[in-house]
Amino acid sequence: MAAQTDFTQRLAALAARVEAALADAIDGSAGGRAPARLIAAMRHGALGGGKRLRPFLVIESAALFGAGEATAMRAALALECIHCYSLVHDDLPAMDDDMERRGRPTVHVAYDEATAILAGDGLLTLAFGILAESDGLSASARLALVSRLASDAGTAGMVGGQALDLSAEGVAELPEAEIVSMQAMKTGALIAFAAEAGAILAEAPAEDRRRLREFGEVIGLAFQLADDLLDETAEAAALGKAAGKDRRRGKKTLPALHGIDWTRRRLAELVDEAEALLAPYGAKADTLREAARFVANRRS
Ligand code: GRG
Repeated sequence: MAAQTDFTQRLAALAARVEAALADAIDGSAGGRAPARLIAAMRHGALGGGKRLRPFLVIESAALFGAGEATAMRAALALECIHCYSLVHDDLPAMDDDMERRGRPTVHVAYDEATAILAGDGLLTLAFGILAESDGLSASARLALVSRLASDAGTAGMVGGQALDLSAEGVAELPEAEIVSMQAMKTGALIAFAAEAGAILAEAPAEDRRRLREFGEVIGLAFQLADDLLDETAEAAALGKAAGKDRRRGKKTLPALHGIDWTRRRLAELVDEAEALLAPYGAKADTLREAARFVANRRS
């Protein structure tokens, strides 16, 4: 319990630093050439909330291989820009049509639909600029990060997963393997990138990079499962979180297929798997172990 409290405090402290650095990156992104309204919409989509879990994973995985926060921060920001863009676009009327995110009006509600599309595009593009201009990283590390992020955020990852999800609209029940694979792409790929990115930027050996990637994939599955569990339980309804909100879902989540008890057991197994992958790093990986538990037990 004490460890999780310590973890949430560290996560909150990092979130504040990410928030400040993201604000600087967005404000400096256009060199004064873009309309203030577009920059304001990008700020609305990226700032003022968010757990900043993905940046935390980048920074902690980099720390495992001896790279400090200053070295890892730009990769962390790039990833968060992609994550925030995906939320802005996911909330659009053509997708989930959500009015609220992080307790505030969504970007298309606060501004307008066209501005929200452009704000998402601005954040997406900014991410790759931030990576390309990551002082302190070797050219080969930058290139590896750009390449990996393009694949995890694009058609082989998040965008492809979102498209699979949309194409399953109207389908009452998906085979379990398809659910898992769609979710691994849609939400898992960015989380896998987060864990792997630290190893890439610290120029860790290929075996470590592979291991961190696998750790990220496992906690990516746990992240989505925990999200679906939140939607499934009454607690989620009390938080106004979904319970019927996602009209596309039907029997397209594992908790809907297998029930709540099965889901809790599966989450515990995934935490065990994630921890086993970190075994070679001993106590140095304790924060990443805490992160795995946090992801599986999260309430928001
Ligand atoms: C529109 C290209 C495109 C992709 C959208 C990730 C995604 C694909 C949609 C998000 C839908 C969603 C809410 C999925 C549940 C899992 C998830 C990504 C939750 C939000 O992530 P958190 O909890 O958010 O890390 P915060 O607010 O903490 O940043």
